[in-house]
Amino acid sequence: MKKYAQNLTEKIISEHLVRGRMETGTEIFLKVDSTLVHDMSGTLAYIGFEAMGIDKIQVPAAVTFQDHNLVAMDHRSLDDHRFVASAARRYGSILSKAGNGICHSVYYSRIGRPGTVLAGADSHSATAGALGMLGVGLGGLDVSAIMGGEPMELKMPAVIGVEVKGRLKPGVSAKDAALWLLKQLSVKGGVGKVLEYFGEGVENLSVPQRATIANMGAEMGATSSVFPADEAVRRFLKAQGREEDYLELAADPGAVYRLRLTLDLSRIVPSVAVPPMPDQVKSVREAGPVKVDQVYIGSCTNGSYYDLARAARVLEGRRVHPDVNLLVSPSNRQVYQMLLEDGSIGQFIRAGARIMECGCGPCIGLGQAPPTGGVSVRTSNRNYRGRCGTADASVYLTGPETAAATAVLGYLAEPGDVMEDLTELERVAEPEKYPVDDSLLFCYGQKTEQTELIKGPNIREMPVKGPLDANIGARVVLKAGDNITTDDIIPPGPEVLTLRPNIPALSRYLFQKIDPGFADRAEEYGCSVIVAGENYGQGSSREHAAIGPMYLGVKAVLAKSISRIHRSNLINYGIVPVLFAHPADYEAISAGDELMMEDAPGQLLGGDGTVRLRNLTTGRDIPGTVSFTDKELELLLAGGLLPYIHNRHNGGVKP
Ligand code: MIC
Ligand code: SF4
Repeated sequence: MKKYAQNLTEKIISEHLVRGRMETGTEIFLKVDSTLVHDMSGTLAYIGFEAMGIDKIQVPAAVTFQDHNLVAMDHRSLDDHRFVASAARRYGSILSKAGNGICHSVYYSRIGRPGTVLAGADSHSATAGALGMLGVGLGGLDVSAIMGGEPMELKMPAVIGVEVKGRLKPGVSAKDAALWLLKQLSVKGGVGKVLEYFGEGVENLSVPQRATIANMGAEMGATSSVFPADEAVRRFLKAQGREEDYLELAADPGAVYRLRLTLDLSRIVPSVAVPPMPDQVKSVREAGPVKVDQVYIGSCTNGSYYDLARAARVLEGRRVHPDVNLLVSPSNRQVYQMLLEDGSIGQFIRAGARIMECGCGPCIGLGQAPPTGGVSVRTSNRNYRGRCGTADASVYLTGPETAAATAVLGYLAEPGDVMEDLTELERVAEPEKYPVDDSLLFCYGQKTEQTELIKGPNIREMPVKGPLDANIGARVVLKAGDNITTDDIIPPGPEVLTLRPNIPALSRYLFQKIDPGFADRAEEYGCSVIVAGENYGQGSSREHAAIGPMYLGVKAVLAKSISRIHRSNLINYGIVPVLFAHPADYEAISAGDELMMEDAPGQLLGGDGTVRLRNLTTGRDIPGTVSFTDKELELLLAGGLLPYIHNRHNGGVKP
């Protein structure tokens, strides 16, 4: 029974708690209402699900999206689409067909409900928090286990209360507010935390604007982002023809937050994240008139009707600068339809923009890579080096109005630099009725069909690791710095991303952009360890960043800190994550050093949270810290989730 004033995150968690105590940092297990996988994360998630030998998905609403890799340069992309579609059909998932839109946008518009919990095999699953629900990004195998009926396992997050005040000024967007928060919190300030929004200013943000802010919690490393379910959510669900899904939800009066921040919307100005990190935020004025080659307006962050219609107003009666390519991509086909009906698409075309299909594409380097050394202004969420597909391009992140003004002038500019009267933008209102057409959402949820899984030649057997070695003797194959992203580990772009279901081929590309010799060296060493600084593995949820290194013999990652999703991916693939007890010891290790962790199982099971490694090359001891749940220890001892399941079912997976 509830004894104290709860914040909304605590309320949702307590409603879903199946095991554990709600004490910050301790392990909790939550009942999950829905899952999300897509054509890139879903391939491994369904291979994992198949390995579990379960006939039918056990969560009430599983959704499978074909949205990420729509380029189809050869058979492999559509082989993956066909595979996830066959799995959706066989195991009972809703399928959102290619063309329907980006998973997060379709999910909050058509599927999510206030008060529920989503486990998504995608780092931006917290976008659903715009509806007053808890969306958590996980690795694909964790989502397979949840589809199989397991609860979601999490460390109870600390809840940061973000008090929202005031109203955005004309020409300033929700993206600018998200960038302001990133500047305050940095790319690791949200780790272990949920960002919960409350206060009088929340009502001045529509659901799509809230989705933009919730989405970028991922860039702060946050476990999730949660808005209240209030009148704006009711209006949105009503406009989507599903008012019956509405449930009013807010924090109790007097609810306590671990930390509080004030976001005063009226003080936010047009802003930009300069390369190569989303937290390198400046005002557009401070950043100066950087000359631009390409502008991309779209993605799960800023592809809503509201975003694109406002960008179209900035372009009204104006033309895209001759040196700029302007790409516009609606986040889903409902948005596309509305832009057609209200004349915005005509405005884009008259201005000289190029309209693209509804999907992820350029955001992840799948098409529209900028030219060599080029500058791209994007409304997406990540500007990591190389993510756009061009290693030496510079990506600046802005809101849609700023991006449109930039496209007109050819250099980084504010909307006020091209429009005399910014209040004209206020003509774009949240629609009272969205055109609802779910004909590309196929509901295989209720009934499974005895169809075969259709695997193309690119979908290979999953490599499975053996049990944890008694002694881990391994050479340092890479000494990396801070904030290494999973885009650094698995480079984006069609060449590599289409290899994701083929681990032997994919592993050749690991760290290719930052250390082209990695794969050869890892093979030569046989057993190796990666040493890294802070926030290792931040960014996308792709578990290939763990399975690839596992395949090449990486046994442990020794870092100052490791991001939440990547840490659990490492464990799922039997790689031991260890943190430096003294961050200064990082300096005393060099690439190529030989490290030894004697009696690894004994040390991990020792239970005091410490482990000892020895640098055999320098003769120096390196104390490390570990903190594993009982389940995580079992996984590590078994060699990862698949061998663990195999051991449990004895025959589920063939190692
Ligand atoms: C991304 O934005 O990096 C992706 C592609 O959506 C990933 C998912 C994946 O790599 O499978 C994410 O954010 O988790
Ligand atoms: Fe797609 Fe980009 Fe959003 Fe990832 S961040 S889901 S690639 S649009």
